Amino acid sequence: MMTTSSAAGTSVTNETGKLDAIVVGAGFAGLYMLHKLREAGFSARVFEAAPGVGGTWYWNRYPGARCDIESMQYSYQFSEELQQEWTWSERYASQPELLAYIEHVADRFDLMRDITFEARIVAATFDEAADEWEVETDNGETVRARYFIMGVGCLSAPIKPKFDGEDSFTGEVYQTSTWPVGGVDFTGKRVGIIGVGSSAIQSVPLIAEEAEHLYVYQRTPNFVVPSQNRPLSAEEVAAIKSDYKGFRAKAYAGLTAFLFPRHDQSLFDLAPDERRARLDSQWEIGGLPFLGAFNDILTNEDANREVAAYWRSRVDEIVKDPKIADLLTPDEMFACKRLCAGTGYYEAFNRDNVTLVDVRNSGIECFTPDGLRAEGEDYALDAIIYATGFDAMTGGVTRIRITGTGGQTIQQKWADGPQTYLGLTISGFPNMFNMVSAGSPSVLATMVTCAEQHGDWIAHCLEYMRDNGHRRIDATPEAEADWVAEVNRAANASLRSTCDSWYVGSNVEGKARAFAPYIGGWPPYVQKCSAVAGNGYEGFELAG
Ligand code: N01
Repeated sequence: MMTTSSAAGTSVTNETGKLDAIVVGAGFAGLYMLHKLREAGFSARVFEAAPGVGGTWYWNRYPGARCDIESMQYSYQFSEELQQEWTWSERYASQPELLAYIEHVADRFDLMRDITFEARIVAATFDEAADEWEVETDNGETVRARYFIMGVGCLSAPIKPKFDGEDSFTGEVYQTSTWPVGGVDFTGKRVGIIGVGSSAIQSVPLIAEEAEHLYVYQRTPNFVVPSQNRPLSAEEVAAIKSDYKGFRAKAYAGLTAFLFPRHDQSLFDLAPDERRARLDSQWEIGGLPFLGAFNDILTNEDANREVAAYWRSRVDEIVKDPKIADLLTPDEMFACKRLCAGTGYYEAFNRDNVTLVDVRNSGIECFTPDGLRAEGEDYALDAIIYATGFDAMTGGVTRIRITGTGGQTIQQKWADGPQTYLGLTISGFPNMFNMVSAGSPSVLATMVTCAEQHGDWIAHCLEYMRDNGHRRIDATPEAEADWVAEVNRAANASLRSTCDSWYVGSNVEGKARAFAPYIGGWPPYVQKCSAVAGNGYEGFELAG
């Protein structure tokens, strides 16, 4: 091993003086990848645009930001010691607690020394003669390595729509996904928030408590169920920790890689009053587990409609003004978009200082020096918040100028939607791996578990190549086409592919419509990945 110095820091490199792997992103995926690569004896450096670790949980510091997967499951499982020593305080962890956890992991496993912060990867080019990637940062640094591994996140490329006159606005402007460290005080201010996705849904109730007045600009309503977040009791934490491995194994065997009460029964198997009782009990459990009430909510339109009607009856119990309740009601399939988990969201619209502004017709027309104009009306504002979402699933990848063999760019390759083999690799981009992204269960499972499964698979693959003297691995076009067909088959079997959402990319102008994550289930996905590896990396061409 040699040690080289660069403007960015000091890296342990292999005997040729080069890094074995460049990893992009110091979120859950990138950090685990670094740990695994080191364990397997590879040299690696992580490049991270932020000044600290955490990825999503570094950037999304808006009020109320928290996870919608239970914290006891939204955490690493590779180290029993780590699982035992860390104690989560709430059922769903808040952003500060998640960030503290990730920082703890980085320290505990001594990861920081191989991370270069405030260095965004802007370009990566495969050198076909050397079988290496040359990667460029926005600081002008160029680094080479045999392997290029992306852990860039599925919801990491924020969208900021352009509005006429946006520079004329004299007040404060924020975006939920790049929230200032240290927070914002909205006391006594007139605040406008654009968008009503999960980010707005979590922040609206808290901003409403602080602001003089909050205007919520809604173009398309979302389904929100109560998260039923609460502190975790010492007893329930101890019960899980007494057999954390067994608990994780059960989760791993499930469709989404996380455990929740799920009834494998059609809505139509129950009499109407029993259906209501079942929905009531799942409503009390709250959040994403609400979808576990029946097994056909996302596959049978009639079942879906009945659940939507139930949801509306619960909203009517909360929202005092029926006209506002109407406005808050989506006209699409229930949970076609990602179901939102909220705390006090609908209650916020009963407050005198909160106004729901329907902008579905002429939209937000322009910003003005004093605020904005929407649907023909002027709103005086001290602050405007963009809660306008992400170029999800692919944006983190396609915002990098990536060039594979024959000069093909990732933008060309994915012009009609993401093409991958197992989500992990892209034919024509040898020695490049894409963690927890398009083509794998990613956002439909729990991201941390997916990061570990991908990290393990990639590390084993690199070991296999080292053991067999290979320098290059590339998915064959045939294997990739078969996998894309399987991703599409699974998507077409779900109602989730039928509406506009970031799952299909319809929130980004000009983006090809394609259901990006793999919705065929976690166990078949893991089995497929293991079978491919077990069969000597079937579907790949190995060379060198
Ligand atoms: O983004 P979104 P998000 N004028 O895309 C609106 C995860 N997440 O950041 O639907 C007016 O859902 C847009 O309107 P429309 C989670 O997976 C998780 O909130 O295009 N409005 C929409 O209302 C989530 O699904 C948590 O008509 C405009 C909103 O902006 C994903 O991240 C918390 C507009 C964007 O909603 C994304 O959530 C937060 C315009 N020009 C995020 N442009 C957890 O709970 C856009 N909009 C774990």
